[in-house]
Amino acid sequence: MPYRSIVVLTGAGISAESGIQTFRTADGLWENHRIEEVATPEGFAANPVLVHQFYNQRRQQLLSPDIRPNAAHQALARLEHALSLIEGSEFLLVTQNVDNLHERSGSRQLVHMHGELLKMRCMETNLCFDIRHDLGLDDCCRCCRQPGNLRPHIVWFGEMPLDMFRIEKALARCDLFVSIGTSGNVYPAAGFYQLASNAGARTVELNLDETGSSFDEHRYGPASQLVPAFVSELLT
Ligand code: BV8
Repeated sequence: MPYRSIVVLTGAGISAESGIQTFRTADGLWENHRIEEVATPEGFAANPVLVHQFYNQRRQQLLSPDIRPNAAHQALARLEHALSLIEGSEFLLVTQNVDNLHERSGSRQLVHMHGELLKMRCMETNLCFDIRHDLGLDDCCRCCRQPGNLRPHIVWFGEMPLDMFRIEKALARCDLFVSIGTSGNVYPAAGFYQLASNAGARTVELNLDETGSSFDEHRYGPASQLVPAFVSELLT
């Protein structure tokens, strides 16, 4: 293993072959709704019922039995485990995705920088709770026992992503940065590879389509093929 400190960033593309729509394809989620309507605090304030419906629909889809981790998720869990056996090595998986497919594959050193579909948050106390049912305006939080305080635990546009200190610390120390299945449209995630490169890391992009970003290496194809092959190369 030539690398001691690896940061991996994933986006919607890694979950595409598991059956979860990406955002910017012709039939992507955003196409059914304008970003401003469903993924901003303003959109939620203006029409909380629509926004709850948008996330309830995605949560129910995620919980259906035919949505499962694919070989790419599983390969990243293998990589994390292999690194954990090497003294002094570090691994962090940063995902922009709000699904739980990385956890279900066994990934543990994991940050959901844009939140999690299976969590809700009280807007009064900021406490988070697991959720597997539909969320609505009548639901009471367990902390305040009031209806109307709960929102999806999702980072909307204009809101600060989660765990940025931990992410930036890992980027400053890594010697390999791998971006998987992201179009590089959304900041600050889209700028992570430059932070890693400035810290001296090698940067690799594994994606279906070209994104126009300037990584040291680009490999194009489906994640379920690219990621297991890439991880096998690292581990041999
Ligand atoms: C922030 C949760 C600062 C929601 C998401 C101008 C105006 C206003 C704002 C901005 C602006 N310019 C920049 C900004 C900031 C803004 C931003 O970047 N906007 C963009 C649109 C320009 N960013 C923010 O607002 C962020 N916050 O900046 O805060 C701040 C500072 C101080 C104090 C307060 C605040 C917050 C952004 C978070 C938004 N929330 N998600 C939800 O999920 O419902 S982002 C959303 O996009 C998802 O998380 C998604 O993951 C993410 C990125 O998209 P991708 O994952 O890349 O998905 P996409 O479909 O685009 O691409 C898929 C890729 O996969 C493609 O390239 C495709 O080729 C590939 N692919 C497809 N199939 C496969 C595959 N690859 C491999 N195999 C396959 N099979």
